[in-house]
Amino acid sequence: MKKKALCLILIGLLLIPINGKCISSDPEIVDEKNDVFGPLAILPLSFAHIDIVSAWFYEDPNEPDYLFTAIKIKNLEYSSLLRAIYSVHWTYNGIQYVAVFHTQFSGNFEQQFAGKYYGGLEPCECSFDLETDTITWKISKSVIGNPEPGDALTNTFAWTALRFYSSALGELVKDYAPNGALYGNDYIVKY
Ligand SMILES: [Ca+2]
Ligand SMILES: [Ca+2]
Repeated sequence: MKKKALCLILIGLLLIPINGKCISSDPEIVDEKNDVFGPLAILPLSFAHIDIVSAWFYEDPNEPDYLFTAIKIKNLEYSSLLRAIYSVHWTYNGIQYVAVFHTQFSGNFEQQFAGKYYGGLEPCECSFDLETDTITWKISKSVIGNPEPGDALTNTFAWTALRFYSSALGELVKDYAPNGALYGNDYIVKY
């Protein structure tokens, strides 16, 4: 109930309650569907479980020490043999940060991290919601440079991929959002 009440309060910030989760109607990052690419993309498979639809940021006034970021996938499912990687990236104070989720073996392997892209990742809370096709990270602002109210998170983008357990062979199929190697909108920190 608490989460639902919070989302209702945040409607003014264009967040809509769906099953108690905050789904943004104005995401910073939007993408096309059916646009995954890479060596395996030639197969007659949709790879809908890594196909990015959108990604966004939000905060909770009751927990101002945390930043939330979420990524919506066309049809989120656990990956079986191949490792699935989901990530949202941004830059603050000239430093690139990331929230990342790895999963494999139908959910029997999971890792969730957030922090500096180049060294400085720390475990964080994360939800993998098959009902809303959304992954949400709850990130302590202390691991992402302690952004202050009014500060901008820039160069936002999302990236997903499937690969073998090792990264040696690179990504077999992936998605990037928004398309064209561009960035999404900035997010202005509120609390
Ligand atoms: Ca996509
Ligand atoms: Ca894309």
